[in-house]
Amino acid sequence: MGSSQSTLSDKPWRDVTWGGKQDLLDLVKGFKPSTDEVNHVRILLYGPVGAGKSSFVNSVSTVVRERSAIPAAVSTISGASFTVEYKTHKIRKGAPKEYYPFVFNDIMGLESGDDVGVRAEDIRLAMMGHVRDGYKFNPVSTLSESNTQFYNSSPSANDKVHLLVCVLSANSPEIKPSVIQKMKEIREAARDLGIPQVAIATHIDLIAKEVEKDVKNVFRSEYLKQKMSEFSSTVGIPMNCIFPLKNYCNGVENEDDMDTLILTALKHMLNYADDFVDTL
Ligand SMILES: Nc1nc2c(ncn2[C@@H]2O[C@H](COP(=O)(O)OP(=O)(O)OP(=O)(O)O)[C@@H](O)[C@H]2O)c(=O)[nH]1
Ligand SMILES: [Mg+2]
Repeated sequence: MGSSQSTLSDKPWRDVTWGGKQDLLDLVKGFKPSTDEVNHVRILLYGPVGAGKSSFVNSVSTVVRERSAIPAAVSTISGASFTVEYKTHKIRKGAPKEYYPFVFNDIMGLESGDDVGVRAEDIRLAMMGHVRDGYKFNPVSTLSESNTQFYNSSPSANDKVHLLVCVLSANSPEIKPSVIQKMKEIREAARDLGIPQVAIATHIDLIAKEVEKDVKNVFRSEYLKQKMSEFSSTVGIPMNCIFPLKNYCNGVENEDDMDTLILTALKHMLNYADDFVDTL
């Protein structure tokens, strides 16, 4: 956290209604896909190892259930990807077996080499709904149609991915070229399938002391603005579709301003996913 990273501008570079958490929460709680073709919208998260993909699923659960939850296992050490299995995360609504009509698919990290981490081709299969829950991605070979246990040859609209979310850490060094290449392949596959894409920038609390103390300073951080503009050109997602946030980790108590950022990202995700579902 260098001093250059702590420069705050007087005027925020994005408008946020701090204190608007309840409205956002009501919106999210009232969300329903606009077509009966699907029971839920499916949101797929991808990104480098340790970016905060699993933590984001947990954060959403924490915010909408208004208490901490640990549905997705999160890594405590960095290095190899912690999430290895493909899994659909549903979020309980209240009564047992009652779930929100949005689900998340958490996937292992992209890693840096050609032969480690999830393969771009497997992510393409996942977007098309061909990958069943429980599949352990194999960095050296793509899921084959002959794997009848995990290859879903006739995916329904519910199985397909309706929004692709790129998860990046605002506190990471430059993304490795091999990871950027994988991201490009994934992005192009999503584009060909017509699947909309957004990004989240996690770990904002680690970029500047002022943001760590008060996340309301996030849109005054020049460093973050710069970082997000780098992300935008690296992953080809416009700035206004990149949502910075701080994830819930280590049993942190619910905090309204953190919730506002998480819910803002979620609200846009649901809208984009629903737009796509509408075209199915
Ligand atoms: N300070 C801070 N830590 C975070 C944030 N998001 C995630 N973390 C931490 O970063 C580490 C990695 O998070 P994960 O959610 O496991 O990352 P992942 O993208 O699922 O990683 P893989 O499954 O290994 O690919 C964990 O120790 C989290 O607690 C954040 O916004 N701020
Ligand atoms: Mg994970």
